Amino acid sequence: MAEKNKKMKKILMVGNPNVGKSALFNRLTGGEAIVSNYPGTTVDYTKGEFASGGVFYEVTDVPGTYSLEPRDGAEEVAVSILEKEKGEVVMIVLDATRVERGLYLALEVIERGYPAIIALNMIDEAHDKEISVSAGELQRLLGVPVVATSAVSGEGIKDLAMMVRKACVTDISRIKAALEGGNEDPAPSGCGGCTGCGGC
Ligand SMILES: Nc1nc2c(ncn2[C@@H]2O[C@H](COP(=O)(O)OP(=O)(O)OP(=O)(O)O)[C@@H](O)[C@H]2O)c(=O)[nH]1
Ligand SMILES: [Mg+2]
Repeated sequence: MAEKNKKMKKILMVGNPNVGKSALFNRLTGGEAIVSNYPGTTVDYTKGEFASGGVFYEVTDVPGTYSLEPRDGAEEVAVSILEKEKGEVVMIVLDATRVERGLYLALEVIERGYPAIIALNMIDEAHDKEISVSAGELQRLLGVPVVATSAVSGEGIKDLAMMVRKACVTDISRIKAALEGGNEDPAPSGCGGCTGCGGC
């Protein structure tokens, strides 16, 4: 764990169940973690720390959820953690073999104005299955940094840790226009200086 009293930036790691959040969390933090029971529930969540580029981060492995409209106890905890930590950086974890499934949650998080970064995890499996998925294209479309990762091989983990500082807020209406086939590139607002999202 990092030294006590060190000023740490918070990261909330969210995503659908089974996309590799905990595996990524372990890669980022080295596995050192504190497991807590969320008050008033039987749901556990985990916190850990890591440092990158001279910045210390506290990362929370938020229980998996399909949306921000909770349908069970674990999803309720996920939404409560996000609401409590409004404004903190959200690391959205997507499964690269089924990106469309996670996009709904990603757009909800972006729409609520969290500075966001996306880990396009399970990229190894996407390659094995010859699924064509492009971190660059997703980044262009969504206007937040997107880093391809494999929590199994370790691919992209260092880049992900370095790119957290570039997490940014984007304008959902521009993303919607782009998704609907318009040519408008998303223009991030309140951006943290992302070099890859075409407008920071
Ligand atoms: N091939 C591959 N497998 C992965 C990767 N990341 C995680 N996995 C595997 O995917 C499964 C789910 O990983 P978890 O880290 O438990 O997923 P999670 O998102 O934390 O799941 P919940 O906590 O249930 O929401 C495990 O069997 C992992 O070993 C990856 O990048 N590549
Ligand atoms: Mg997990």
